[in-house]
Parts: sequence; C-alpha cells; structure tokens
Amino acid sequence: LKRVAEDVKTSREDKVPWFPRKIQDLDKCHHLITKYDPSLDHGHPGYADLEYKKRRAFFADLALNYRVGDPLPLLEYTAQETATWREVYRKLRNLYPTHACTQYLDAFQQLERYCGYQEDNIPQLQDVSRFLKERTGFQLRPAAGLLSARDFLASLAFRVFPCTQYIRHFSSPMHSPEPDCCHELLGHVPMLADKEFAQFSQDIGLASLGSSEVEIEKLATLYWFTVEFGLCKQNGLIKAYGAGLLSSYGELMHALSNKPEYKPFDPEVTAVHPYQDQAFQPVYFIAENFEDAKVKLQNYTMKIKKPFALYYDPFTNSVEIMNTP
Ligand code: TIH
Ligand code: FE2
Repeated sequence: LKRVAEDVKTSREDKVPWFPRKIQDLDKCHHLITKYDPSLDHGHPGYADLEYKKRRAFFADLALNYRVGDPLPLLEYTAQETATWREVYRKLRNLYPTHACTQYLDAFQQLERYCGYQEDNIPQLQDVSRFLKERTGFQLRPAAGLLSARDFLASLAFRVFPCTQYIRHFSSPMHSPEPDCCHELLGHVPMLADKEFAQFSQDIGLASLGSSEVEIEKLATLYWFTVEFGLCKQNGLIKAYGAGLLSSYGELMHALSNKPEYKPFDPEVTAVHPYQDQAFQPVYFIAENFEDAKVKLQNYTMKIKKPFALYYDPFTNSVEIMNTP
C-alpha cells in the first residue's frame, strides 16, 4: 500500500507519497532492504554462521525498538568483534594519510582524541552522536540494516544519520556487502563532521521528500556516487571522501589505482549512471571540491518537479510546506 500525504494534494491531483514532516516521524521510516541480510543472502560471509546470525537478530531488535529521543544503545562488543574492528582500523588508518581528503583527516584526528576512536575500542554511537551534534547538528539513530532509499534519504533531511551497530563477519574484514559499524564509524562519521558536506547530505535528503519513485532512484544514485563512493580533487591529487571507500581497505586501494574509470561529477549524468552494489565500482565520479558539488546539486534539485516548496526549520526540526499554484 502506498501512503499518500494528506494535506499536499494539488489541483491536478498528483498524489504525493507520504513523507516525514518532523523528526519524530522518522520512527516510521524503517523499511529495510533485505537482499544482503545474512540469513537470506547465500553469498553473505556470515550466511552459514548461526551464532553470527543470532547476534545480528539481537542488534536488529535494538534498532527496531528505538524511538526518536531515546538514548542510543550502549553496546558491549565481544572479543571477536573487537578483533575484527582492530584489523579493519589498523589497515585503513595506514591508508588514510595518502588516500583520504583533508576534511576526513581533520575529523578523524578529533575523533581519536575525543570519541574513543582507537584500534582496541569500537566507539559508542552515543559519544559519536554528541560529537557530531556539536559540529554540524547531525545526530545518529540506530538502523537494523540497509534501509530503503526513500526512508534513508528522508532521515538526511532532518540531519539524522541512520547507523547500523553490528559489525561485519570476521571472515571478510576488508569488504562488506552491506553497511556495518566499521562502515558508519570509519566511512560516514568523519565526513558528517564537515559543515559543507553536512549541508550537501541534507540537501539530497530535502530533495527526496515527497519525490516520485523515479526521482528517488536518481537521488539515491547521486548519493551513491558522492556520499558513498565519491572522489574529489585536492592540491592536484585525487582523494576519497565516499564512505564506502573509506571503510573498505579493498575498495579504497582499488579506487585510487589505475584500474577504475573516472568521470567528472555532473548531477545530470551521475544521477542516471548505472551502479552496482555487489563488488567494487568500475566508475567513480570526481568532484572539483565540496562547494562546487553543493552548488551543482542545488541546481539539479531545483529542477525536480513538485507541487509544493519545502523549507527546513532548524529550530523545530521540521519541514514547512508551501503550496505552489
Ligand atoms: N562496502 C563497504 C565496506 O566494505 O565497508 C560497505 C558498504 C558501502 C555501501 C554499501 S555497503
Ligand atoms: Fe553508507
């Protein structure tokens, strides 16, 4: 059943899909994509590991019972989970100075100083969320797994970032087919501490509210090639800012090798470029810088046709809707 927004209907009676108006509505945005679930996906590295799947069910429960305003669940990770984290952390940390953009490196240093980022400790979302809130107003909420594009993008509109808390299977530390805490904490969090990047992320989210399926798919593709797998120019070099690169040793090496193809970031082209989520990307898009990417994205989203205009009110964390004739 499609949910339809009640008070935004137009004279031409286009139906506008339901969307959250205030931060509390995000409790309803938890539709999961199960194609990479360890119990359903035969290719998942944890598919045959009963204990791993039991642990995953525990994490899923925590996330599904979470409501806006609750404290983020504090977790005690097992020795095996911490060992996986250590392996991922050590290897990636060595690559960051040469492979990550400066915004990432600055934030990473702060996170090591203030948020318990170290190889023997998986940071707690609670501490990280407090840190981000001070930096850019972003806050975290637990996610049970991969969310639908519509629900995920809607959260970004409110500067809320859904985070998984479980960790990838120990047998595959260098690449995970689905998000996990390594991906969120090492990939996304440092970038969300940057003001310009935070605005870019929220802009994609706001554009998604009430958009058609076709537009959502294009915005999700833009998100994929920027926030997840984006590269940018810095001092004449190419650096990574995409979270899917910064959390995967395997793909970070690949992205800055001579194997992939590079194209300039151009929303019209990027939004319709086919992407694949099974293995490393064959193509990456390079942004001139964040300011330029932000302006280009704004020009793109202005052209999305909607029967209303939206304004985000940061004082109430809600969106105001202006009907347009
Ligand atoms: N492949 C990433 C990693 O190994 O950390 C995780 C994902 C990024 C985007 C989707 S899944
Ligand atoms: Fe991600």
